[in-house]
Amino acid sequence: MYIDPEYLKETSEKRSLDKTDQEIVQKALQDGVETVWERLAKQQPQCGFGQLGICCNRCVMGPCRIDPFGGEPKRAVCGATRDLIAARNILDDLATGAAAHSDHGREVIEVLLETAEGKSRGYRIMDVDKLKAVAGEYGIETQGKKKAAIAKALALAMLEEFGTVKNRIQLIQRAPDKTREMWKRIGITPRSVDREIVEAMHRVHMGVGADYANILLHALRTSLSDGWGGSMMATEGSDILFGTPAPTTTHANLGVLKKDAVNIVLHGHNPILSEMMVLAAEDAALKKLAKEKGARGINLAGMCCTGNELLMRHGIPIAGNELDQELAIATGSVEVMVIDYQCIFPSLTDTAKCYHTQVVSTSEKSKIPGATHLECHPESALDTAREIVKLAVENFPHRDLQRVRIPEKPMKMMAGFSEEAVRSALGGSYKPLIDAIVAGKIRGAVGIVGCNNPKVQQDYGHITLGKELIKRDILVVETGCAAIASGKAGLLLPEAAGLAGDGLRSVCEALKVPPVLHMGSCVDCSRILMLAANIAKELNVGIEDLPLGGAAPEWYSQKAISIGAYFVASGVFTVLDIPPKIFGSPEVVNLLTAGLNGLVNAAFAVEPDPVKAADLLEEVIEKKRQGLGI
Ligand code: MSK
Repeated sequence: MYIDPEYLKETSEKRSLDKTDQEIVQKALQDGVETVWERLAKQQPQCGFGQLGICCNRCVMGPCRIDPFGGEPKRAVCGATRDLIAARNILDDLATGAAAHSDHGREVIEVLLETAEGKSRGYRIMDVDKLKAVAGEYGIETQGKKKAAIAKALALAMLEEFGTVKNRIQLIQRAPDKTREMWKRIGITPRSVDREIVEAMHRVHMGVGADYANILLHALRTSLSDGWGGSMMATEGSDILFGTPAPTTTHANLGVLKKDAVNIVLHGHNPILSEMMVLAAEDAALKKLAKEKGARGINLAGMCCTGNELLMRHGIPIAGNELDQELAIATGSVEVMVIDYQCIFPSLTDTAKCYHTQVVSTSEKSKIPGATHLECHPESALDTAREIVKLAVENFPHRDLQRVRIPEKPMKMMAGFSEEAVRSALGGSYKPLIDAIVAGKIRGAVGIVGCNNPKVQQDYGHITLGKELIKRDILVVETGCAAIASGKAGLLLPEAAGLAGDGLRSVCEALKVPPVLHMGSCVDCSRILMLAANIAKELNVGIEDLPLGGAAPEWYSQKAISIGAYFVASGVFTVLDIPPKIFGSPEVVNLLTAGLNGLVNAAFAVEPDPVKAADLLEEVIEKKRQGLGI
């Protein structure tokens, strides 16, 4: 369809920072494909009560809303105030995010158990050292035992973490003593993963307390059960099964799709099936079939966090982050998009209908009308993966070459910085990093995490904040869609050290690492916690004492609320660029942005301008440095 070139240019530049994304935004517009941006426009104006967090739809005495200007109604039908409604809403969202991460973690550990019992096919224990080390933390004897026996004992111990009656998740022992003491003092030590989430659901029921502060404290405890529980088990279980990531070089952006190959995009979060897809794509018979169908090969590309898992461990190129899922299809070159769960637009099958793309759903939890459902089970996952690859190969001849446009230049990038890889890049100990921080060459570190959100130009928040921080000699560590944004923008290359301040640049050049380190998927924010914990332990302080910060510049998801909350509860000041739905309650805002400082020596800030967000982070980092006397 003809569209004024000026309009195309302007619109695509408003939507995304990345040139390759802009190119395909234009193509999607020309093809008449509805995307997330059109849907956002159709929702305007969005509900003000909802944005302020002061509407309640929990029971059928409602729905209720509170007058944000202090007039009537001041209370819901049940009597709830704006503070209670806002606190319950945010706890509900946070618990949803913690549940998503933790349920993912549980599935990984279940596969570890089935692998140990010889019931899965295609899976192997790849990191035996980590298996033994983590088993040791659980008090499991490893001497003289076979790896399958250790893995079985560990998987059972980890599954117990979800409903343990010990009243303490084992992995919180990884936090420094001082930080754990702080949690104990204010009563937020996480007791078990499921317990905190179930209790959160209980607490948001009508008539279960009216004290907003008490509700928000439980939100912190629930988030800790995610960061130091469900997410950490997802990371450790995946490392044990698939290998702990080490630095690797690959490519990012929609240009990783290939004109002459069968393109399969792997989208979602859980690596269980996608790991088998990596094996299946190497199958000689399927490669031969691809040739017979006219393709030069089979090309796997990642999307969102399933993509991050694959690029961290296998260097599989990544096509993009959250707002790229529709754009990848709009290139007209994707034979199959495989989805597991989380961050997958429910309308993706409608997008796919505009081209020849088939969407294949693989989780019993995440079915989408219009998708082909091929369910992944560990005992047959390899066969399922082969079936999906075959489907994609057979779909290749249906590609309409007239409607294909793939951006030309994929960006080179480096990833694979697990906590272990960071330590090893430093020569086996944190001492060089600590020395650089003490000497002021590196002022501190900030974890930039989270998603894209169509309310912000795609990647603008991540990239502007990242560049500002490295310029100020602040090391940046990233996960999730933030890390993919940096990959597309070239910040994950050692050469990007040229954009850093003199101190950080000299450290990066000496170590040959980028100033922005890709640490993995959303659940791998647990790697950031481990990095912080290990540095704090070496200095004999709490995480809350370190010159660290967190940021989620373009967040959208409930999982990001949980991540932000466990950063803050662990003592890390965290800036959100998009306001959470709490601003209808000044009391809730005050507790989360100021009051928490008195409890966990950290709080949230909300700052839409990434340059000003960098100012806030720098200020806190300098204060913490003063506190440490450095
Ligand atoms: S995929 S949670 S959009 S980071 Fe983890 Fe990206 Fe956010 Fe999903």
